[in-house]
Order: sequence, then structure tokens, then C-alpha cells
Amino acid sequence: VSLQMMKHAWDNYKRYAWGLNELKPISKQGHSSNLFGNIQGATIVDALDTLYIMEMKEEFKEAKEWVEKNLDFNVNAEISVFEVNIRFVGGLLSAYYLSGEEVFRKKAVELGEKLLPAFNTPTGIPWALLNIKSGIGRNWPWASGGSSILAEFGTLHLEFVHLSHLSGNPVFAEKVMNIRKVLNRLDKPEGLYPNYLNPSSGQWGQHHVSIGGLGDSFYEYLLKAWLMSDKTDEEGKKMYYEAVQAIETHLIRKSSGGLTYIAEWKGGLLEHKMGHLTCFAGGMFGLGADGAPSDKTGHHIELGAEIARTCHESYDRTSMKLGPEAFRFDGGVEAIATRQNEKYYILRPEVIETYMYMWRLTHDPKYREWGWEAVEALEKHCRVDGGYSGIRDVYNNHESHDDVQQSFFLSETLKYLYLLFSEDDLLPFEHWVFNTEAHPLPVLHKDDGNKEENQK
Ligand code: DMJ
Repeated sequence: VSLQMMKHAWDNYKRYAWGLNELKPISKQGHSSNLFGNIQGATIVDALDTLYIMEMKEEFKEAKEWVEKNLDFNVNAEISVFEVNIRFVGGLLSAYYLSGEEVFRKKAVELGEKLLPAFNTPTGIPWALLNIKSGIGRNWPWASGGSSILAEFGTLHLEFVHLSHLSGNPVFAEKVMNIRKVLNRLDKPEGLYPNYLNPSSGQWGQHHVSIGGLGDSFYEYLLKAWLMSDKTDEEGKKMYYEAVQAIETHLIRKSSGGLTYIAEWKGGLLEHKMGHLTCFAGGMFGLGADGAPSDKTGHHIELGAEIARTCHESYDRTSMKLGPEAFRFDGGVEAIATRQNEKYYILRPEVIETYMYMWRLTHDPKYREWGWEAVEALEKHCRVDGGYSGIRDVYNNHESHDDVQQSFFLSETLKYLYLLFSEDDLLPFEHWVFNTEAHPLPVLHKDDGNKEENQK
């Protein structure tokens, strides 16, 4: 089914928005997101590995030809370093490792080089935004005290390690190792990492902590850096398990109805709200269970299972059976969005991602059942003639479509669904680590040099 879904999403993107960043499936035209500046083709690059894995050979070929002829980084564009890294660099790296086609390696390294000026700050903590022509960087104007964002500068590690590996140039890995160094020198309030860090002063901004937006994939990349290093990156491992300990103590709570959730922390006060983005943490806890101290393994799996259940409840308690952007545990509600501007669903993957990890780790059939419920809801409410669209209010009985087919729907949501219903030997966890945009990167095994290309 996910293959049919992919075909529908891809064919419509091709028909109405080819070469542009994303598709507007209702108005049937291109959608340009300012996250990528003038870099074009986000959906193509994000979808390459999904097409490959699903064996959509013709489509993969046309996507590759587009990359060869049209993907151009010599543009005057201010881009988000994080978004371009996870979607473009990550997408190109995966396409290279899966297919062995040199063009993807070349483009990935070329783009990586374009991102390097972002690290020209007093601390080496990169800017959020970079003009890839002039090399001038800055931060989001809304970020506390001119800060860079934890989930942005903390989500470069996997891709940059691979860029060094593939180019022979150590500079990429050095840049991300320096980020670790800066973080390790700083005092962490209650062992937690605030979302904001000023790249000039090297000081934290507001003490807001989140495992959802602004924080999320920083934690994910600590664990995955260790796994991707064939479990040699002890520093990443230590930082991950210590962070999880602090998160458990200060952020994880159980509702009176028995649902485990991860709250947000604001200078010591808890906001009892969990984002859709935070739901990825179920899969992360599951994936990290194996490396936890032996008496804690079962506990981490259990935590993953509980987060999966809570996030499933957030879907089940809506009329469309698709989850809201954020849900709350206060004012008499549990796992329900209370604010109008938190009731939307934009085709995000995190809940299905967690089902996929928990399925592989436990083989409990409920994860496939829950995944199937999501497929039915997507088909019923998000599928339109011109592709797939997000929904403005999942508690309403009538769809109001937002008219965007996000590129991560093709790279993540559909890939994780496909993997959820595939055998475990398709991209096995011993050999592959998924970047935060679901692009698989090979584990760099200690003893086998460049063999990883063959580890499909
Ligand atoms: C994706 O770009 C990535 O999963 C990122 O980590 C978070 N946001 C979107 C999907 O929701």
C-alpha cells in the first residue's frame, strides 16, 4: 500500500511541480519553501532513497537525471543550514550509499563545502541561516538572545562524519566534534540542555528544554552517532544516556489516566504539553535500550512502548484518527489538543516512525495495527486527486486541507510505513542508521573500510 501511496505522491509532484521544492496538491502547482532558499528540487532529493528502496526504478532514474542536470548550489540563496543538511545532504548521501552512483557523492560533498562558512562564529557553533553565495550567516530573528538552536546545530553530526569519510577531508568531522566540545564545557541546568545557545558568547539563551521542536534531533543524533560509529563513539554514548536520565527525572510524567508523556521545561516549570515531533522519542528510547546499562534495557524498551501508546492515543482521540501538532495533559484533558492552532496535522512521520522502531524491536502486532490505522486515515482524509495534503483541524469531521505535500511525507512517512510492513532484513539496524529525515546511512564498521556500500 505504501508503494501505491508513494506512486500517487510522486506522480502528482512530477505532473504539477517537477523541479520545484514541494507540491501544492489542491491548487496543483509548486510550493516554494523559504527553508531552502533558491535551491530547488527538495522533494526529488528527499525522495531518492524511498524510490530506490521501493524499487521504483524508472522514477529513481528520472530523479537521478534531474539531479545530474539541474541540482545547482551556485545560487544566491539564504538557506536553513539544518534543513538543507538533513534533507539535501542526507538525501544525497543515502542515494549514494544505496545506488553507488558517483553523482550523489559529488553533489553531497559540494553542498557540504557550501555549508562550511556557517561555522565561522567565535565558538564554532554554526549560524541557523546562511547565504551560500556570500557565506554570510545569521540566526533566526525570533531566537532567544540571538541564539542558535540546539536541534539545528546538534543535527549535523551524522552527515558531517560521512562527508569526511567520503571526501577524505577531515574538516567536516572537526566542525561537529567542536560542537560537542563547546557543549561539554558548559554547565547544564539539572543536567538538561537548553534549546538556545549563543554562538558568539557561548552562553545558553532562555532555559527552555524540549524533546520536541527546537531540541528533538540533538538527542537522537547523540545515540545514532554512537551506533553509526560501530559503538566506538563513547562520548556520544555517555552524553545520550546522561541526557535521558535527566529527561526522565525532570520531564517525563504519567497522567492520572496512566499515559506517560514528555513535558516541556521552562526554567524549572513544566508545561504539560507534548508535540507530535516529540513522539519520535518512543523509537529513540527503544533503539537505545540495547546500549543502556544492563539493568535498564527493559526499562528503556518499556518507555518506548509507553510513548508509542500515548502518541497512538493522541491519534485515536481525534475524529480523523490523525494526531494533532501538540496535545496537552492539563485542564482536565489527556492527549488532546486544546488550542485551535495546535490541531493541525501536516503529514508528519514521528508517530509512524516510533511504531516502526517498536515493531522491529518487539514484534508486538499492535504496532502494525496502529500503522494500518494511520494508513486508512491518510487515505481517507489526506489523499486528494493531486497528491496528499495536510489537515487544518483533525477534530473536525470535514477536511480543511492546507494544500502542502511536505517533502518529508515521501522521505519519512511513506518510508517508515513501508519498513513497518517489510521484513527486518531490509535496511537492518546493525548496518544502517537513519538520519532525522529517515535517510539511511551505513554504520562505519571498525574493520571493513569501504565495504559499507554493499551492505544493503
Ligand atoms: C522532518 O524534517 C524531520 O523529521 C525533522 O527532524 C523534524 N521535522 C520534520 C518532520 O516532522
